[in-house]
Amino acid sequence: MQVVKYMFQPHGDERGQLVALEELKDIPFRIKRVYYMYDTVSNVVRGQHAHKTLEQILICIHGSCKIKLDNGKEKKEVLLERPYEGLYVANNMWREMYDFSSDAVLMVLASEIYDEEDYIRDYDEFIRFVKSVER
Ligand code: T46
Repeated sequence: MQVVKYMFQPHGDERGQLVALEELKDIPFRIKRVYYMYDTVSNVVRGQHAHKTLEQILICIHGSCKIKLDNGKEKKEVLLERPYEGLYVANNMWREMYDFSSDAVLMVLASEIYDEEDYIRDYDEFIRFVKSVER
């Protein structure tokens, strides 16, 4: 399984850094939604689900956290700790977010609006779903 990380271009000058993200240019899909999580309690694991169609880019714009990606066959762990790097999370991918630093702000750019019907929250169902779309 290939982990796809985007390195965004910071526009730095003597005042500091600025990162600009445009859909279909820096981000490989049209951005329909942005959300972010902060004040994450230590030792919690977020996520623990997959999406049938949703694609996302995860950016830890402050602090750090780890992401586990699982495509049903392979698992990979990714550390996000730079505000100019984005992790692409495809559909049909189980994801878990954990080891949040106390100052972590995890921002997510999403290809679709919020739809609870798109979630697969049961791991066995996820494995069945992945096998069914592979056929
Ligand atoms: C994902 C990972 C990376 C909304 O009302 N609108 C939204 O757009 C979202 C994302 C959430 N919510 C509500 C639904 C729940 O009552 O916010 C609450 C927390 O959501 P959830 O438990 O799904 O959060 P995470 O951190 O487990 O997962 C989220 C996204 O839901 C998910 O799509 O891929 O971040």
